[in-house]
Amino acid sequence: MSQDAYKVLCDQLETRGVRVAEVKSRLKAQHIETPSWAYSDTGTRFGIYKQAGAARTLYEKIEDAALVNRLTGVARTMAVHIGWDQSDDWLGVKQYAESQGLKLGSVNPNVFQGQDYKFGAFTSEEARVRERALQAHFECIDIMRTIGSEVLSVWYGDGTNYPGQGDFRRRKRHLLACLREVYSRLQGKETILVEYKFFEPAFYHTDIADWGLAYLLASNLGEQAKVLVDLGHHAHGVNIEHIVAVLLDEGKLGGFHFNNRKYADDDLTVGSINPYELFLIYCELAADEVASREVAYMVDQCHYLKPKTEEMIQTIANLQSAYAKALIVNRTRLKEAQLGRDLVAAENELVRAFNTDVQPLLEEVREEMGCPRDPLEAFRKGGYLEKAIQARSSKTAS
Ligand code: AFD
Ligand code: MN
Ligand code: MN
Repeated sequence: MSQDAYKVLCDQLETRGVRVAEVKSRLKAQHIETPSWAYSDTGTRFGIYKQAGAARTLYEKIEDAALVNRLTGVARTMAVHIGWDQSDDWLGVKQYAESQGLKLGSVNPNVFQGQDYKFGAFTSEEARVRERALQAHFECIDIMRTIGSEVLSVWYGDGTNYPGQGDFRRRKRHLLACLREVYSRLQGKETILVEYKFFEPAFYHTDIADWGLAYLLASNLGEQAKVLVDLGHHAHGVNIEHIVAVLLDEGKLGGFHFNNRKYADDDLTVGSINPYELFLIYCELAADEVASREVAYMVDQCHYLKPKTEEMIQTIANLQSAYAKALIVNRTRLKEAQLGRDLVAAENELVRAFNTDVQPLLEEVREEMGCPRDPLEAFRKGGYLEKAIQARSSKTAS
């Protein structure tokens, strides 16, 4: 049945002028990084919610991330978060990950938890606090070199809760001075991705609140500083695909933190609330293969209600589906319609791709990559969760 559906789809796409072989090769080259923090017990600011079988250690997080990679074929790296992930043997951690067929990816400093950071990290009026945050970044750069990572991914909760609490310009200068200090330590292709977020934990202003501020800071730093777009970090109604296009055009789109939100930074499964927005974002990326190859595609979600690994498999499948749909847009016809101001034809070129069932194509790609055609079914049939619950039921993690 699925082979027939695949043949029908290929014929349909060929008649639309889509080169199926090229689409498949780009889907096989897709690379999604999953975050260590999605595999362990997390929650919201109202509480941590435990799941049987959740990863308790960095090694167990690697096990789960490696399983997602084996089942999907594209989740080749795992991001680490320094503070939440600790080790006195990062080389050993790197080697263990590689023994599982996984590489460690971006390194995320945590300078938003801890009493010292109550009034900010790089924007703090206390030089001692700024210095502590700098040391945390330098430790992350050392870890990057030990694990072979070239991405320092930074997000700061810095901001204020009341008018008058802070001086915006003095804070900006502290922030830029510290970022310059970090940037000066980077070598070779090492890159710093500056992430923005319009509010939370600060509720009156956030020092890096939007893409413009992140772009300003990254531009002040230099070539190896770019902007990280976290989908859940925008005010309602913001056109994220437009931001993505502008940053891509400027060579400043460093990466994504994929998730979805109904209200704010909900860290829900990407594409679960607004799949069309995700498709439109991928349309900008699919339109420029060379530029979009340099971008870091990372998930940033906290899985605490759905089973964690199942949600990650769903997440990867949603990202593959959005990319596949974006790749089958006929851009020649789209441009003709745009130049001809044929709005309906231009829109329909996108809508037709979005409404195409690309699952038969994705199943074929997975099989050709040596992965299960349906990774979620394979996960469930493989009894992985039951085995994890069994193995991780002991009181102390090894
Ligand atoms: C929180 C922040 C931000 C950051 C992530 C990991 O909102 O998205 O990237 O934690 O540090 O979700
Ligand atoms: Mn994020
Ligand atoms: Mn977030």
